Amino acid sequence: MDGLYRLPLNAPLPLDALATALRSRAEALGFAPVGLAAVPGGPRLPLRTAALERWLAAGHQGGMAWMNDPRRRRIEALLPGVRSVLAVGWNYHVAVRPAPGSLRVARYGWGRDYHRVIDGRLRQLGRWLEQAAPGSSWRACVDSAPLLDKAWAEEAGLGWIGKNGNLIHRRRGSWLLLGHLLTSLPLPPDRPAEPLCGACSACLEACPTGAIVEPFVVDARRCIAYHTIENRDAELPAPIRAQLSGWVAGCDICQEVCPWNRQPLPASTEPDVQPRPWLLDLRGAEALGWSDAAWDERLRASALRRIRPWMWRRNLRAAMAGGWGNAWTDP
Ligand code: B12
Ligand code: SF4
Ligand code: SF4
Repeated sequence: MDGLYRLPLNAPLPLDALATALRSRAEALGFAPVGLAAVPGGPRLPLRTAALERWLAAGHQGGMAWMNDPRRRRIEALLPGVRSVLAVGWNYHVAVRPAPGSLRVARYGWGRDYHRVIDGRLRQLGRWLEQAAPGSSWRACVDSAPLLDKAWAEEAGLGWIGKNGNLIHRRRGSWLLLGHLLTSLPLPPDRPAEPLCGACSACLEACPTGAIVEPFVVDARRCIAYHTIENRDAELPAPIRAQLSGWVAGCDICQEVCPWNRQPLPASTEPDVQPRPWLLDLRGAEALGWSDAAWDERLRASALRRIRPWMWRRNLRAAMAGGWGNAWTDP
C-alpha cells in the first residue's frame, strides 16, 4: 500500500482525504454521527469480547442461539483483510408521543425497517469506496451480521456504552441505530468515546423486570424487549407478564429515563423514520381482531415483522391482562 488511492479520473487520493470524503458522503446520506475505527482496535475491544463470553456463559442470551456465532468475536471472519470500520448512527428520534391509552411500541420500530434503510445507504458508500480505491473490498453490516456493533461504534467515537447497554451520544442521546462498513483500507481512525454515565443508575432502578442485572449487563431472559420480540413460546413467562407495563413490541423504559435522552434532542425529519400512525394509538381490543393479512399490511417494510401476528396477539393479551391498552398511565 502506498497510501494513495485513485479516483475514477485517475487522480490519486491520500488515505486521510479518502477518509474525509467517506465521512462527508456518509453524512450526506443522512448518517450522524459517523466515525472510523482501526482494526484490531484498542484495548477496549478485547474487554468487550470478554464481556460477550461472560454473557454467553451466564446464559443471558436465552433462546437467541445465534448469539453464539464465533464470528462475533473475530471481525476478520466477516471480511478477510479488514483494516478499518466506518461506524454510522441513524437517528430515529421524533418529537411525538403515543396517544393516551395506547399500548406501547418501541421507537426503533415506528418507521421503515432500519435494516433496509441503513444497509442500502451503506452499500452506496461501499460502491463509491471501491471506485475511489480500486482493488479494495468492503462489507456492510447492520445488526444481523455477527459483529459487536456497540463496541465498534464506541471505538469509532460515536458514543459510549451506557449502563443500560445502549450506545449514547452526548447530544443525540441513545435514539440511534447502528451500522458499519468494513473495509480493507487502512483509514486514519477517530478517538474512542469516553463513558459519561458517572454515578447515575436511573436505568437500573427503572427496569421493571430487573433485567439490567449489573451495570452494562442485560439478561435477555428478564428483558421485556427480548420476550416481546424474540420469545417464540405460546405464552410469555408469568414474571414478565406481570411487569409488561403496556409494552407489546420492544421496550424503551431504560432509555426513556436516561438523562441523556431527556435533554432537547435533534428530531429526525427523514421520511423513513416518521411513525406509522396506528403504532401511536394501538388499542388492544381492536388489534386483537386484526387478521394475519391485516397485520401483514400494517407491518409492510417494518422491523416489527419479526413479531409474527400470533406473537402480537400473545403480547396484546398479556398487556391487556395487566390492565393496559385501555387505561393509560404516563411512565
Ligand atoms: C442481541 C441483541 C438484543 C437482545 C439482547 C440485548 C443486549 N443488551 O445484548 C435484546 C432482544 C434483549 C435486545 C434489545 C434491545 N435492542 Co438490541 N441488539 C442485539 C444485538 C443483535 C447484539 C447485542 C450483543 O452483542 N449482545 C451481547 C452482549 C454481551 O452485549 P451487550 O449487552 O451489548 O454488552 C456490551 C456492553 O455492555 C459492554 N460492557 C460489558 N461490560 C462492560 C463494562 C463496562 C465498564 C463498560 C463501559 C461496557 C461493558 O460490552 C458488551 C459487549 O460489547 C445488537 C446488534 C449487534 N449486532 O450488535 C442489537 C442492538 C444492540 N439493539 C439495539 C436496540 C435498539 C435494542 C432495543 C433498544 C430495542 C427496543 N427498544 O426494544 C433493546 C434495548 C435493550 C437493552 N437495554 O439492551 C441497537 C442498539 C443501538 C444503540 N444505540 O445502542 C443494536 C446495536 C442494533 C442496531 N444495529 O442498532 N437486543
Ligand atoms: S428494555 Fe425494558 S426490560 Fe429490557 S432492560 Fe431496558 S427497561 Fe429493562
Ligand atoms: S440512565 Fe444513567 S446510568 Fe443508565 S445509561 Fe443513562 S446515564 Fe447511564
